[in-house]
Amino acid sequence: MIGDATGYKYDPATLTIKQGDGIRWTVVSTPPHNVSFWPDSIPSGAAAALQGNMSGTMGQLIGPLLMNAGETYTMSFAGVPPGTYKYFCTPHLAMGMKGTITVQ
Ligand SMILES: [Cu+2]
Repeated sequence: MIGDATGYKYDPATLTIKQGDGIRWTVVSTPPHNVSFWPDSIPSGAAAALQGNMSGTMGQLIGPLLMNAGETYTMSFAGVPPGTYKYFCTPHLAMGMKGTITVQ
């Protein structure tokens, strides 16, 4: 999770993982950042399991705001169907801070 002269982004923005893997995001610069999934951009039937794997949510599929550099957010992709999961940073969506996770 980066915000610098090149913009706001997840690096890498695209990840391919296996069902059951976990991902840990780390704030590098210019927080707050978070991880939020669009309910209509995840595989059908995935929402409940995905939500259950997210800690500290502020709402449906909306991860907590990470306020400090070095803070991390970890979530499991256990029990979610394979497919494409598009996500974004709530504070920086307008700046194009988006990512894609493919679960195999
Ligand atoms: Cu952000």
